Amino acid sequence: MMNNTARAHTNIALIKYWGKKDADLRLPLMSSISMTLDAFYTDTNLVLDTEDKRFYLNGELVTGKASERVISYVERLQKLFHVSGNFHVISQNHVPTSAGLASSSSAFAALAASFVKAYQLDISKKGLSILARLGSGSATRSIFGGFAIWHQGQNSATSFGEAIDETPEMDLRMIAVELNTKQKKISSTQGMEMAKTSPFFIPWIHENEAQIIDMKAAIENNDFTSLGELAEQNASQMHAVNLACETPFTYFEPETVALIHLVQDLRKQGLECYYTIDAGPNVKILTELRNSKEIQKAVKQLLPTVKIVESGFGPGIQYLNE
Ligand code: 2P0
Repeated sequence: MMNNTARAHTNIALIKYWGKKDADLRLPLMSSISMTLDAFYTDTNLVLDTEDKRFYLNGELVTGKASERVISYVERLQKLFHVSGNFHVISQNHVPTSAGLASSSSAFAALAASFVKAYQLDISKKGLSILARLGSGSATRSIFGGFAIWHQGQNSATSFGEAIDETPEMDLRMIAVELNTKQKKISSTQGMEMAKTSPFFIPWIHENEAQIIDMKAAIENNDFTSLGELAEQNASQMHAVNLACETPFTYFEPETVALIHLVQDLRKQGLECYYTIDAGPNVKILTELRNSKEIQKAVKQLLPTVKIVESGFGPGIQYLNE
């Protein structure tokens, strides 16, 4: 069996992607900036010339919608490159699935990379990020390590990811607080469509350009305070958009709000930290290495049963066994 295994790490958006201008091409209405994480990743091997088309995740055959999305994605790439044939997608996910950490970011980045290897295509990282984008928007950024930006672009060729700094100096840590691992009720794809009905949606898009400029500056200046403040504002704005839709919705659970208060309290006590929250109830706390342990202790005291994973910067796409 050919080993085309690629490893991609997940990323957490500091300036978020929440809204599409083209759903089929996954062209976003805004640019986004993320931190690639070392603690969460997906390994995927695309095996060609099999008897049928299958998707295995963590050793088990996947059926239904999740499998259809993965298989039709590979078929789409095959069409793009004028190749065909059966295949198995064999993935190991080291990410809590659908728990608010975008496992789709590492999943489709790894799959795109494995596809390119399996068919021995000569594709740049920029090209790879465009292919990953067709599977899942956030996957565009997971091709790169450290801090990455996804330029929204105007068409498929101009909507790609790029590294801002793959080896940052900042000792930024992300503390992921996993409240529950239940499948979320509203997918990101659905949530983004619903968000368009919010009166705050257009202001949300208008804010993006300045936030991107400011976040890039915070990264370049190694300025954790500005980075944290901006990330927290941006996430709060995204969730405010959702609450104000025609059919209002929120990803927050009671514990989500409790953690927002905790972060604010810790800050008042001089422990500098900020929150960010994606399309799920889990809270990610941004802090620096020197305060990380104390913050985790405070989280455990408030919510003794939660799972906490701390993460630093992860690398960009890698091929295993090379
Ligand atoms: C992000 N999220 O920038 C934003 C913030 C969640 C909240 O990208 O529809 O799975 O497949 O392109 O990439 C998660 O959504 O969405 C996401 P699709 P994706 O990370």
